Amino acid sequence: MQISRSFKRLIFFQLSIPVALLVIGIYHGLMQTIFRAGVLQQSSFAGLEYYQGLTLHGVINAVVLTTFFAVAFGHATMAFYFKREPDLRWAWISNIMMITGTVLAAWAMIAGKASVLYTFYPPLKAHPMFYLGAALLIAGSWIPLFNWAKMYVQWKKQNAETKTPLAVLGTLINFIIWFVCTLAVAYEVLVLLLPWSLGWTTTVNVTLARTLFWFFGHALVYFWLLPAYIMFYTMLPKLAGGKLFSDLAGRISLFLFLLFSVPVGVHHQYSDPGITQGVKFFQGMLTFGVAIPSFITAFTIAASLEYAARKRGAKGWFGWMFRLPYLDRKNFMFGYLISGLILFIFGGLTGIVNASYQLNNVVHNTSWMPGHFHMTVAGPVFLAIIGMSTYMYSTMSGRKIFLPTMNVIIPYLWMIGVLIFSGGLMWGGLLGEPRRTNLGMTYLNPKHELFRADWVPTTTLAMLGGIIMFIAGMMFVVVFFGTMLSKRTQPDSLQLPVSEAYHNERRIPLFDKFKPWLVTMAIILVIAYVPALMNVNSNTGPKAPAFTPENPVPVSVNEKR
Ligand code: HAS
Repeated sequence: MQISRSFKRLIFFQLSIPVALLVIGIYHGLMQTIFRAGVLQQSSFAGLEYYQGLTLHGVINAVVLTTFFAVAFGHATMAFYFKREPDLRWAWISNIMMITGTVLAAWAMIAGKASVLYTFYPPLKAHPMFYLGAALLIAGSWIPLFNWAKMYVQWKKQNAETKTPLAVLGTLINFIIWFVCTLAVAYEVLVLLLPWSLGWTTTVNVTLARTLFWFFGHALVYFWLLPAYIMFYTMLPKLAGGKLFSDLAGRISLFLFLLFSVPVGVHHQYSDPGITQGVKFFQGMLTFGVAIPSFITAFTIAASLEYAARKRGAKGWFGWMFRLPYLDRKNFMFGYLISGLILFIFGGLTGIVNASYQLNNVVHNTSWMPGHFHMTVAGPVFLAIIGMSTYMYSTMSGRKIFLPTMNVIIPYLWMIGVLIFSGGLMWGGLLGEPRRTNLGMTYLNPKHELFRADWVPTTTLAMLGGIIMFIAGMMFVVVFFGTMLSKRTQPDSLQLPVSEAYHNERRIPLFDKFKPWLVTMAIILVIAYVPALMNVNSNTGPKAPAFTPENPVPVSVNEKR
């Protein structure tokens, strides 16, 4: 499909700005592993503090990259399936808000005034520009939903009896989840944190802020995941040379995400004393519910891949796994998506461990946790984002892929790096190794009285994995920017791979409309969160003064000294 120059430029901005920032994000990931393995036994390196680096790492990789990509991919999906561009005026306004927000937050982090990590839990306090930047980034990313909803309503009027394309359904569901969950974090930022950071209030309600954050925080992970799921369902079967085993399974799975993505945030707060066991139990059960769409996906995609491989002559029960186009340079997206799926088998299983209340007590706040989430957000999510960024850039600009052999190796190298890295972290977590801790200062310094010899192999393994991930990440940056500078060899166009369905399943109206699902979503949210907020209201305790990561004494006391 041919698209206008303005639309193309918009997408290129949204793909390339976060990829440029990724260099900083990935560098700080590597530095984390070096600090933690005790190779560096200091609180900063090259003028950047440990927690400053960890904040830059989390915010750039997990918030900026993912949000920009979700918007760019959503625009491309809507335009491709509806054969028309979204309203470009609003698309540019949204883009400018997102870029301005990113610049403000980046300034605060780089200036060392916002070392509060990507969760910005109070009582750690950041500069007002950080909160303002976060609010602008989020508000800018709301606009596309309304833009696309208008396109959908117009399309539906003319095609009432046609099934909504799965990718369109997924994009709309993802941004509805995003809109609903970010309302809570917008309240947290604008009502609790920004006035506190500006000095208009002196203390902050930590329990309320954490609960509002996690109302947003777990749905956030599915906002990261769903663009990858859209690619698994609507592209991967085609890339494998087969068909999608069931389009209906995809629809059911997406609507289940709409129901269960938000009302599960309290599973991040199993150890928070302000919330009662009843609420924790209920949201724990819903967390097992949110794993169901992923199990449906696992079996549907495995069946689709098996079908493709059998068409290529695969035999036996497991022979299909060895008959897939793993190293096809022209079909490189297959490698990015399959590597992500393989990582997600382990990422998903560790998620189920986290969700279990008793097991969570063993792993909470240990290095097990980053082990889990690097096999999810740095697994299927990151690989789908970087692979698709190169794919979209190359096809929409007509430029050929720079170093295509290197490009096809990147996802496998990254996958091996993540497996080693997360393996080290999870092993360490089971031995009690804490997350978010500069271990080189104490536990991994042989001269320190707290030295833990049993954490040497675990952190060394994580560092080895981190080095491999860093190399793969930099290779991607070279391929992406190399492609930007390479020769134009074909006409540019917006094209996405489209999988055909294996069965011609008839349209079931329930799985092609939003109203009943939105109503059910609202009911579950009320049941899950009204008691949680009532708990928070009655068990808040005294409000907290502000802290910085460097000092265990409140900022106000420091200032008086
Ligand atoms: Fe999680 C903490 C539970 C999924 C990200 N999670 C986190 C944090 C992050 C994160 C960032 O219940 C840390 C937050 C922080 O900073 O404190 N998580 C789950 C559960 C799932 C889950 C039950 N998480 C994700 C995804 C993420 C993500 C997805 C990012 C994108 N997580 C938790 C809990 C905590 C938590 C607790 C809090 C812990 C604490 O104490 O702090 C489920 O959605 C997982 C379901 C997934 C599956 C896997 C399906 C497998 C598939 C692959 C099939 C493969 C094929 C290929 C077909 C059931 C689809 C075959 C081909 C071959 C060739 C073999």
